[in-house]
Amino acid sequence: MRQLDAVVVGAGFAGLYMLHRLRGLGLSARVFEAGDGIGGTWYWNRYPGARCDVESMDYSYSFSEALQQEWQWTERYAAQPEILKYINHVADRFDLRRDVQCSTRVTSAVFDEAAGRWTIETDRGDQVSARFCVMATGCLSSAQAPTFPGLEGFQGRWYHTGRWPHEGVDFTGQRVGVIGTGSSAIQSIPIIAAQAAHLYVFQRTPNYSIPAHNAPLDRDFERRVKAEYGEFRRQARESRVGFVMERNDVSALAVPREQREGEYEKRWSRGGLGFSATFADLLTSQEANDTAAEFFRAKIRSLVRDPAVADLLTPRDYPLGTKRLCVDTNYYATFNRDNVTLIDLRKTPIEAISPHGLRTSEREYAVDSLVFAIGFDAMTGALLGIDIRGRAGQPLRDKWAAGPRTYLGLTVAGFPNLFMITGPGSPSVLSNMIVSIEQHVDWIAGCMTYLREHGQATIEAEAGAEETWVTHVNEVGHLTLYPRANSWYMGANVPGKPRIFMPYIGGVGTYRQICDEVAAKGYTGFTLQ
Ligand code: N01
Repeated sequence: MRQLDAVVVGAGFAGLYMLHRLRGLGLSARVFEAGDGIGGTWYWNRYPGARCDVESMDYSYSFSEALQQEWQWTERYAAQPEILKYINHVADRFDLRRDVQCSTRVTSAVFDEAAGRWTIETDRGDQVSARFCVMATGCLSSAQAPTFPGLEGFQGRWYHTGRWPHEGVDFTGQRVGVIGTGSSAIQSIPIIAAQAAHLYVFQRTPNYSIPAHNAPLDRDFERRVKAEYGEFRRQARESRVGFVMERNDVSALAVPREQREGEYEKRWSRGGLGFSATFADLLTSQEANDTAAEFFRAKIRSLVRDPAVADLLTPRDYPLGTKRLCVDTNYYATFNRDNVTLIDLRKTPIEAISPHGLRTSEREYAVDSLVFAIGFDAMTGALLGIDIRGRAGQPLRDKWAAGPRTYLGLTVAGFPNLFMITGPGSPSVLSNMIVSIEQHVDWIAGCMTYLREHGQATIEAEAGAEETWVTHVNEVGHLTLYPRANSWYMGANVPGKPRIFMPYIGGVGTYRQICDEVAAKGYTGFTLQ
């Protein structure tokens, strides 16, 4: 069996940077990637309009000053093809490809207690032994398969936004149905509507979406950032969400109505995710949140001509921001088009896919193509898709049967030398992913160095430390309004999945301090052997 220092699962932003750091430590490593190419999220999600909702100058690696100086983004928010080009550029620039094996899905990772090593197997028949196993499998990589009855008999074409064909899809002249109204749908609907003969949007829950106001990247802004990129990155690392957004310490309820509306209006015109930081308590006080939600509702009414459609597009049963805020270009205005129809699945649920369309409890809609924008088995799906077994053969699937349990979102008790990058229990999806990825990879690399310098073979989270961390993650989560929504953060979008608020909401800066302190004190909460 091939012997390696480390196996990394996944060649997205996380896996590639991990490989770069492992090389720097002089460790032998192999990256296995299920896709036919590198890029992770940005390899798979090629649906029309796919674009990052964190600004380009923030959503990029910071580990190389030369890289961040030489790369030029074209837009305020980069589109999927540009981000994929960037990742490929990074892979070439740092000569990463020779240790990446694509088109290879890791099927199992089993800890051999006697040897103190992991045995990793793939669907291509690889079997390797590694001291460290690093899961860089992504938080939103396990696409939810559509399970609607009758789909197998559908005579048209169907697509999942998270598994989009590489050659693209031209919907010109077609009748198209989009199922779902999350971020992926909200980005693709305006573009599909402009192509299709008719677009039917099947909505279960309306979302809060804010305009992106995307534009070519302001070159003056770029120059200013690049002149002091180090400081810009430092602030991002210490921030709450991994990029600097204007914060306001004041409660929404502490200011007069006109002033409050003025603040919301200012944020709305600026666009993007900063809206939820308009006031200090939007995500902790229902009453404060109601004022922001009310502002949104008025916006939707002003943007959508038909009051009944506007009403249907208006979220009511969960606080703003507790499902991921969406960022759009022309989403609401798209519903003013004559060729777009919105269908309320709460009133008329989908009964089946028929050979030529989709049948709700009310009627049949004839379509040529169906687009499932139904999301992911988030945060745990990709990890539990692999048969991971720790000490005494314990399956991770068993250990996490009632929800994920981790120490720092990085490690699991009973699974020595196994690391997760942006795992559940870390800020991950509540942050700029690149900042969180770099922090985790650097921490893991630091940990491996420590083990080497101290002559230790393995590191393993202690059960007590894990328990304390899980409790802390839960407690902090429940100080906010997040648990009130049926969101994928809560596992609510996957039937049967335990309802746990999975990410850590204590803030990226605070979380980094906690991780650094654990390391500085000789890895408190871990057993080293
Ligand atoms: O998935 P989602 P997504 N029948 O889970 C509906 C990131 N992202 O791919 O809300 C009918 O958000 C479901 O309805 P409901 C971002 O973090 C970022 O859009 O469960 N409908 C919902 O409307 C984002 O949050 C970017 O009632 C069904 C939709 O499908 C995350 O990825 C862009 C259904 C799924 O929405 C996931 O986004 C894209 C069913 N059986 C994604 N099952 C940017 O950076 C599900 N739905 C901008």
